[in-house]
Amino acid sequence: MKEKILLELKMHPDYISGEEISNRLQVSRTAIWKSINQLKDMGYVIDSQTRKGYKLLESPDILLPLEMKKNLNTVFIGQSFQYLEQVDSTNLYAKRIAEDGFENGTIIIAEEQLKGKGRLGRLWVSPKEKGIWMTIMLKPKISPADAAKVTLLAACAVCKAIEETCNVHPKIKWPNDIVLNGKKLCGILTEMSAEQDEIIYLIVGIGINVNLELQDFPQELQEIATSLRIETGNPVIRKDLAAAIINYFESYYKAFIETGGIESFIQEYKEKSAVLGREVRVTSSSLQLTGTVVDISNEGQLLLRLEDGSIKEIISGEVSVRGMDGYI
Ligand code: BT5
Repeated sequence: MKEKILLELKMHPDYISGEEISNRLQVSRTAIWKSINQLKDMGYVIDSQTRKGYKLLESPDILLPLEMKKNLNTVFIGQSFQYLEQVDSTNLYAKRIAEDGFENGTIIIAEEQLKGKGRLGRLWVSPKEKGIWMTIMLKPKISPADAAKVTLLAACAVCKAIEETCNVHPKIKWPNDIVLNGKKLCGILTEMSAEQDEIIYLIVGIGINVNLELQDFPQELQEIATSLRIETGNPVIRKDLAAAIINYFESYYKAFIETGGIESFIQEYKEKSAVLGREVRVTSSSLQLTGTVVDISNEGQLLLRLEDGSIKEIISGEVSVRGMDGYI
């Protein structure tokens, strides 16, 4: 109901009377009054005058679909959209609803996550209204072996959108981190449900630190994590950034599905790579290797030249880049 009333207010830049809203939406004046109060609690500034009715004066930076719609130019990503004020994790939520079927391209977005997920059961810090915590739900007709390419594609889309919206140039630390000035700004967690050669669904969780300040991070992350606000010195309008990410994501994803390959974005990905040409240490559950990254293949793998000169293809793992003080 409150979204319908908000739409009415947005469609009437001047005052609209309670009676008119009531007639248009076929709801009682009391219901309208309750919804107006809920909108005010969410941060909308609405003037109410006995004779004239209601007028929307200011909208907060919240990620309601209605707030983003005017900036979205997608055909299927985000056409179905679920906005949550609070959730355990948008990825967990997506997996729960996926069981009952969903529209390809559905987006789950939350203002706050209580148990945001990183890889391998790690936690992702996601304070209220400070970041973009969202999951894109997909049904790609690709082999499960190609699923990791969607993480690369998402990283590219996030970087492009940040460049466009904030005028800074983040780098991608293969495979799933986005860093700015050497600190982690964004993490991506792609998960899937698959059977042999078929993906049943794929979910891409994207977490971006937008307006967090240093004290919003726990002590142990303050040295290694950052936000757009910290780096640019200015608050960033989250709804504009989120819409730009969704737009870029759809355009890369469409090309990927149509061609089956990553040619449409791999060049861009390499240009934004924080690891290409660098000495790195790669750690996975089964091995630890050091070497120089000589390329990222068309399959999205890291090509690592080891000390003995041989080239090793890395499919997954954690990468630390060698800096002045060892590996970071
Ligand atoms: C990731 O894992 O980087 C994937 C993060 C994905 C988060 C999104 S938010 C929307 C969607 N819903 C979810 O529940 N998750 C996704 P990983 O590479 O494992 O990095 C996790 C590590 O990053 C943690 O162990 C911390 O050291 C650090 N970390 C936690 N929160 C952080 C934050 N907000 N910013 C930067 N680093 C953080």
